[in-house]
Amino acid sequence: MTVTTTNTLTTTGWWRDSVIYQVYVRSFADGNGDGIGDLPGVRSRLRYLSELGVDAVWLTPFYASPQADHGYDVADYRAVDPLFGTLQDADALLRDAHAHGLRVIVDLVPNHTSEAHAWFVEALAGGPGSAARERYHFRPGRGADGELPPNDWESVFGGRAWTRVPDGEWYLHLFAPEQPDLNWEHPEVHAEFEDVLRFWLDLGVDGFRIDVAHGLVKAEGLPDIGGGAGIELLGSAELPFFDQDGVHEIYRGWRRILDAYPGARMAVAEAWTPSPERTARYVRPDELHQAFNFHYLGTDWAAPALREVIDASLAGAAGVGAPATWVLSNHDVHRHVTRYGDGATGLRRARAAALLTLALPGSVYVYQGEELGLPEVSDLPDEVLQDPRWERSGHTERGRDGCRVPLPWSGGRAPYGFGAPGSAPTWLPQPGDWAGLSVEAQWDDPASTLSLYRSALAIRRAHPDLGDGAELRWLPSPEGTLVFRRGGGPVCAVNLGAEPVRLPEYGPVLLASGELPGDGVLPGDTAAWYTVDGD
Ligand code: TEU
Ligand code: CA
Repeated sequence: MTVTTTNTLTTTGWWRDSVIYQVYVRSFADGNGDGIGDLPGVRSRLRYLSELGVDAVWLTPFYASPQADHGYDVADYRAVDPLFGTLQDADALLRDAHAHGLRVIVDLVPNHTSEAHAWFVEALAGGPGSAARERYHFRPGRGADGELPPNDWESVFGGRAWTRVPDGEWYLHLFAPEQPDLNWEHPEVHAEFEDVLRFWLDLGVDGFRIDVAHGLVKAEGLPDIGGGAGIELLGSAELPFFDQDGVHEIYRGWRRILDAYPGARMAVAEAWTPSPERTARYVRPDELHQAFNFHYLGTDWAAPALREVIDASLAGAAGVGAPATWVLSNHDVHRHVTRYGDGATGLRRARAAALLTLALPGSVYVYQGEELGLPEVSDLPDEVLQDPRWERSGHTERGRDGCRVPLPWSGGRAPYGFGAPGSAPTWLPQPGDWAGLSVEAQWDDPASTLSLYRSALAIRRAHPDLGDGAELRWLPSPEGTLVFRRGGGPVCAVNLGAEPVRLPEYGPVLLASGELPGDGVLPGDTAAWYTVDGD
């Protein structure tokens, strides 16, 4: 793995050990009082982000879009949706963020467009055999009258991955029908996205988060998966539409574009793959800079499993000279406070997980609200649910709205400062008991989760051995615990069991996720950072 000795210009970049905060724009802060977060809202909260101590923000899609999948259905890649503001707002946000010392990453959605994109409108009008259809995956159906879809692929959101148009042809959509998949065999598709990259790079963005980076290339001939295999295999098996070798050539081209710009521009792959080794292929030296670590996100709160995924992730990244990355939550998964257990247990573990994660080598992604210890909102009323998954699963899966509830900033009741007083109701209702979780309620409370994150981020930033700094070395420790040291720097100890354990007295406690009784005792579901005596 990378150690301090490789600290040269060729291998370093701000992204190697940055903490990147994911802003889900629709739910972060509402600048104009319509109940939906927007770019001016983000701009008004930059001071919060810089005082929190993160290095960069990733903004989820704010481009012109019918919002069938909340912006992941892009109609115009160079325009800002009026819902979120204007191009001037995006420009002002970039400048202000930079003035606050924050880098900005924007989302790029290359696997599919919106059905409202000019290309798809043209393809529908052009009819079978038209050149415009070749930018997408249009096919005749099977069966006597073409009444059966061209193959057996299923949509990630449920149901078949094909929709038939009135002239009888079918088009492929791995996600919602409003998100037709682009044909990445087509040179115009390549040229267009290279130009879109340049458009945002010229405006000054520091990087891109590549949506569904594993999906662009489909296996030759669009073969059946067979055996009724479905969507439960996503990310765990080889599939003809995911993680195909052909995607890497695309990222090599994009890397050349990024490298041609001054100021260390980067890209992070949203790639769901079967293993850390497969993920590492996206971050080879001539490809993208980072990939999300969904293997870490998907691991249960258990010491052996976490140790294994940490080792595999470090080895995978080191094998290609890339930084490891770590993530616990995002806008697509249940919040980890709730994933890790009920009520107080979940929060206790989430706080410990924060110290574990922020002590690991590499770069960390923080999903908005995790610094407040927000839980998943599991009891949203059926009628407010908006995730396409809810409809497409025939109301069997509630989808991802519960992790997308607008943030509580201040005050005793909804909208908790998300918008100005008198604003329209938030697009998803906030729970009635979130007053104590607001930024305002937590900021000055040293025991709050927000204070824990602020302290951890400050220590991490100040300590040269943390972040991308020094090598991780596991120290001997009791069953159910994880203890490691970063080079000659701090020790991080995590007790994943329920019972307290006694550890060697490493030295003074730098920070702990819960109260420590002293005498080297680490209570259950608790993590602590120690400075080591005698160095
Ligand atoms: O997600 C891609 C993806 O495969 C999953 O995260 C998927 O959305 C989830 O398992 C479904 O429940 C990306 C975006 O992060 C997601 O928000 C978009 O919906 C999706 O792409 C389509 O653009
Ligand atoms: Ca708004």
